[in-house]
Amino acid sequence: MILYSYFRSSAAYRVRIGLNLKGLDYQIKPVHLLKDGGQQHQPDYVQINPVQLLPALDDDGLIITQSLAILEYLDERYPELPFLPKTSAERAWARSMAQTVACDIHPLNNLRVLQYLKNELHAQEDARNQWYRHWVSVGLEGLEALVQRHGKKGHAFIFGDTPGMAEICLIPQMFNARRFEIDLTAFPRLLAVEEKCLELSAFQEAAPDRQPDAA
Ligand SMILES: N[C@@H](CCC(=O)N[C@@H](CS)C(=O)NCC(=O)O)C(=O)O
Repeated sequence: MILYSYFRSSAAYRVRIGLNLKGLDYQIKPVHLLKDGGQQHQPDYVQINPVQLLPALDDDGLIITQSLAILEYLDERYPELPFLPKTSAERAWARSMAQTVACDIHPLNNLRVLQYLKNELHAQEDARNQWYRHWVSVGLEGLEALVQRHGKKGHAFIFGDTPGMAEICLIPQMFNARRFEIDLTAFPRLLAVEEKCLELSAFQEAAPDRQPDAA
């Protein structure tokens, strides 16, 4: 399998964690989001993903885009160590947490949105950072409440003793929050889950600074 990735892309980071948790062999093809005007816009990559965003997975010629779709595909193809918990309610809650990150928090702070704020709306760096921190904090506040409400108490991970879809989305978002120096002290449950995840090699090896294209 080939994963089109950029070390700091949190959506690609999710898929790297997923591939590692499943113990799958894959090769990283770096796509630099800033160099050459953004290599995601170059014809070679547009052929892979016409939406011009990372990640994309090439599984023996089968191309899949969108991190959550890729993760669900991997989970269906390799059902051992499932990404979703056992009961329907828990599966729905896990998806809801993953989508809180992937659909509500992340899109507002994506590179192209930040670039639009800067280049088209002429928002200064302070204003852009304020925007970023605001939407991440609001999103994490909601996520902390969801985890408190639906997470299994007394377990290392949100739905028990193994991490899954919710953690796969949470950890890259926490990385992004730290990068933008967001105060995370109001999110004790998220911090506790993050600490447990980062003890696992699947998460460690997916980290931005461990990637072949890390700057
Ligand atoms: N919903 C998409 C989001 C993909 C996405 O926004 N990727 C970012 C990197 S994390 C990207 O490629 N940004 C390039 C750009 O904004 O031009 C997914 O989950 O895969």
